[in-house]
Amino acid sequence: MDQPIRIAVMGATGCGKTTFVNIASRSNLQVGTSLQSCTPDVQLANEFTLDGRRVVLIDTPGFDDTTKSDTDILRNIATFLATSYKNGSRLAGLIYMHRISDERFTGIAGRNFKIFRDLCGEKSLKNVVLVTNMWGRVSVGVGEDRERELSSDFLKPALDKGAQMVRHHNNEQSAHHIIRRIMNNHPVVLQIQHELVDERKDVVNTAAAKAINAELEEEKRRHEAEVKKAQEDIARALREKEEQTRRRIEEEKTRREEELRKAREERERIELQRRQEVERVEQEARRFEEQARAGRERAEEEHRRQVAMLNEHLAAVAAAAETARQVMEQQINHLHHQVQQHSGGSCMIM
Ligand SMILES: Nc1nc2c(ncn2[C@@H]2O[C@H](COP(=O)(O)OP(=O)(O)OP(=O)(O)O)[C@@H](O)[C@H]2O)c(=O)[nH]1
Ligand SMILES: [Mg+2]
Repeated sequence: MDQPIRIAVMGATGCGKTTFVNIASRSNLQVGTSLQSCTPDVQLANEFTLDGRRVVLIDTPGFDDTTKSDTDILRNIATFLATSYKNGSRLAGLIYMHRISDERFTGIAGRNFKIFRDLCGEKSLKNVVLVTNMWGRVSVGVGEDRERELSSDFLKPALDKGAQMVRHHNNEQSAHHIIRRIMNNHPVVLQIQHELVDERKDVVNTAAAKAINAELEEEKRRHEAEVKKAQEDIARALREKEEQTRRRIEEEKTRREEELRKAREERERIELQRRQEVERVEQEARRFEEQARAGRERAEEEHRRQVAMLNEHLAAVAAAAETARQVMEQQINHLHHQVQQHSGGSCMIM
């Protein structure tokens, strides 16, 4: 009897893998209801028939699990794939699910897809269908814009190597339409199966594990770069603060110096005014003194002149008195002489 067609469904945690598997296969695998990751291990859905072919879908735990590391998830998927390959079963293809409602494909979504690509290997990409779901959560315009961006940018390298991109509308018909896209492919050997079984590599040395490590390294590097940048920002902020403080002190110093200069100029101006005033007062005093001295000299001169006049007058009076005295003395002598002559010498005038 023919082997059933086996298709693995992969993608980030919570992207709707189990829901897709349940709808397509009418299984009842547990679907997540909270933010917690749901499917812990690889699990097989009920076998179902599509276009007369038996199909088995393989549900996988999602990367970016809330409780397990990506390395643990990879180990889980890798172990299953290696065992199946050893047992002679091949995958007809892989479905990689992505929520169109996710705003970006960078960061975690981009990292998950890189792990998936390294798990498949380039040659298997023609057996891959990239499924976008959750279209009901965005407007048609936004969804179509994102779909265009995905196909022309993030998913382009995979599409160029033969991967297909299909929308899923969360119903059985849509799920079967997607499965039909790969069910007739030649089964593939995934890169990780080749690495683990043919090359006997340990899972940690596979390309997918290296992608995880590279991503961890990159995250570490990014983290270190962020820490370094934060430190630089702090140092710069401190320098700027210091510079601001220095400038403020400088401005304060300049302001104080300016105030001091103005105060000094004001003091000098007042001092100059005071000296001019003193000089003016001294000049005034000298002028008064000069006037007083001239007045005094004039008064003395007048005094001397008057004394001289007085002396002259007194001398004239004295001379006149002397003259008068001499005249009187002559008159007396004359009279005396006359008396002597008349009395012959016996008559006395009493
Ligand atoms: N609107 C909408 N919701 C969906 C769709 N597919 C899944 N969901 C919801 O998304 C949530 C997660 O779905 P799951 O199928 O458990 O996702 P998963 O990828 O299996 O998650 P893990 O097992 O944790 O990796 C559930 O609440 C689903 O009902 C879809 O196409 N449209
Ligand atoms: Mg699940």
